[in-house]
Amino acid sequence: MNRLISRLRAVAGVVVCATVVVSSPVQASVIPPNPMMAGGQVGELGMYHGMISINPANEVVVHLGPGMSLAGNTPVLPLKFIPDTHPAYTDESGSGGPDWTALNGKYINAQLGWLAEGAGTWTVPSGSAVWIKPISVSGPGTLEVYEGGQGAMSPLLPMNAHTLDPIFVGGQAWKWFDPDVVAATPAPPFPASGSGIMVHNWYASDTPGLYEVQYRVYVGDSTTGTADPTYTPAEVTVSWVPEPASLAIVSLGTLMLIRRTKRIR
Ligand SMILES: [Cu+2]
Repeated sequence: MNRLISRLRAVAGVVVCATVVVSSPVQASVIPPNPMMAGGQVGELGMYHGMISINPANEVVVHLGPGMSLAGNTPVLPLKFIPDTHPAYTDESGSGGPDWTALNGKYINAQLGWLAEGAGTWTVPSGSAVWIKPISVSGPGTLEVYEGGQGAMSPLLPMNAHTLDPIFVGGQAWKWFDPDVVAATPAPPFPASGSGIMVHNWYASDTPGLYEVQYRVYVGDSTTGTADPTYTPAEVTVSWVPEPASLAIVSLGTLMLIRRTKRIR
């Protein structure tokens, strides 16, 4: 676990919550904005964290809220989509970064990050892993989730681990922490899946509105994801809404629809 601790410390100390601007000498990168740390910098699109730990009674505990020091229960506010009018992001895979183009033309959000609370004070046995699984999803359209990475978006930073692989497809669980992955990864870049680093996945949708996802965070087999009944899982609900500007457009559209209906009558 020491490796995980130093890793998390390194992450916290370096860039976790700073905006990183890197200009490539080859081509102009257009990458999504880094979600800011709530409270210190920009409030609107601050990071939210699902802080995961396992207590001595083998219960998974998740504290959900803004920032990283979550003393007690923090009110959970909806996370806000960046409107679909955002710039077209570029494919950075040629320079070792992610292909951001999956997010283009969609409402997107990456405020939610999963990370360890009290790293080093708990672990799971080799062969086990901490998994996150959506157990219910509601909303006006399809909510896509792509595997993200740490706060830094730059392909030039070794901590970057965004893969943009589709995850949670068909309700599948996604592996967040696997002690064997940690042991096998002595240096950055760390894989987003299994390394227990802070991972901000990307939520994307064509249709604005209120989305709610109920997640179960549980301990299970590190390969199959089959739940280990000796651990009690935790469940948390997270919601996403359009940011105010796009919400206004939605309301206007609804209003026009009602007026038209009245005129027909
Ligand atoms: Cu974060």
